[in-house]
Amino acid sequence: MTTNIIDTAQVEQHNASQRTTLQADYDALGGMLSRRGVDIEALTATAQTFAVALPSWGVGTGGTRFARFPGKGEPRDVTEKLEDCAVIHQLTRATPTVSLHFPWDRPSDPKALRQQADSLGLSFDAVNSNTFQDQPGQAHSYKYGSLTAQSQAAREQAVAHNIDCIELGKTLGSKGLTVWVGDGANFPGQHNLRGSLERYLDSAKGIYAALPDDWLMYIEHKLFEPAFYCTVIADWGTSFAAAQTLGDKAKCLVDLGHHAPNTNIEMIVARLAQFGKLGGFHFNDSKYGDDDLDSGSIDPFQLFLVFNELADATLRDASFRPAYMLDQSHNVTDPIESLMSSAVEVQRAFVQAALVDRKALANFQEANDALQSAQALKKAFRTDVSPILAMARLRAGGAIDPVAAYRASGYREKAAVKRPPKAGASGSGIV
Ligand SMILES: [Mn+2]
Repeated sequence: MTTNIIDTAQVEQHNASQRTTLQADYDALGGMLSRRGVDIEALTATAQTFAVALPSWGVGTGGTRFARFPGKGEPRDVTEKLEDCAVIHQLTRATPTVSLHFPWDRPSDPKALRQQADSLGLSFDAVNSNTFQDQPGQAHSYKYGSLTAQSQAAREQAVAHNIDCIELGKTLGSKGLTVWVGDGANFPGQHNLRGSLERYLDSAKGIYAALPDDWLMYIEHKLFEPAFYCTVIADWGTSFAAAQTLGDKAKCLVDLGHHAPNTNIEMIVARLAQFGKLGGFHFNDSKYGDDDLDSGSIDPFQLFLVFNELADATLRDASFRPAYMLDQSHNVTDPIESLMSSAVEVQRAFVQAALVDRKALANFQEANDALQSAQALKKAFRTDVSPILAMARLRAGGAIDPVAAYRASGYREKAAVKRPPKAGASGSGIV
């Protein structure tokens, strides 16, 4: 039986206060959709199939290269991170899984952690390795790289850490390993560009060989930072080549923030899906670079266009199931509120994409009617599906307005009392 962290009576009280308004909005939207030949109940059922994983590192304040301003009652260890994740899922009903990051989240007792997750109605998504910083007592530094380091000892240490993550993940019930390395160079000439990728592939093969048959290895690319001249896995092309070289269990992971400004990310999504290498996403938003802003906060149309490609891919192959994860850094908001809002924004794009009249779009494309093709997408994007999302939550036992219900619960104030800051608390990060 699932333990609810927020008192269910409080959630019911919140829902009771908004139920009449929601029903009226839902009925009005249902009438409008019906005149377009769309059944609102089918869309609500579609909304309920949506799930996105929470990043354990996202429930604490992230910080920037300049400073971190922690909030009150932040989780101090992985068990407290799970509690916060459970609150997010209880109210949104869209985030049933958590993605852990090692060694930040290394549990002293993995079996006990899995039991805690079970009791909270959560399970574990892909685990993430970390070879972009040194840990206390580490034998070989990653200052000059990890999987691609010149030092063979550093490379072997990085491979061993990834294999250790797989072992931990097996105990926790994970089915995937996400590998992101910050390896690269800050000066022209610092790296032999081809040699560093050769070392990456050699190391990655060592990790791949340790993957269980039913696991996937997600290769995450990133244009720049911390390496500012060249990054070894900088783009989807390199990621694709690496995934092809490694084998069927290696897939590409698209972090929306890891591209140059104005990059056509939805086209990258279409390309990777076409060739069977789209593994999953880290959702966030950005204005300038890898800003890790809340999903849909800057360019919701881009998020919609990504889901439009995913809807097309699913029509072509019903078994297509990329992994959805959030990856954001929260600096000026309560991380729980940001993650709840973001999960809803990604779910919104998912439902809007399901609204696209694909037959009409195909006909417009066939007729070279560029204007009406664009309008077919805009028509879906402009439809406010908020009542559908709220109804999906309500029917699943969540909150009509998750942020309002969360604030009314006083969870953060109680956490501030329960969780005074302590030295050496496990970190939050940006990846
Ligand atoms: Mn990421």
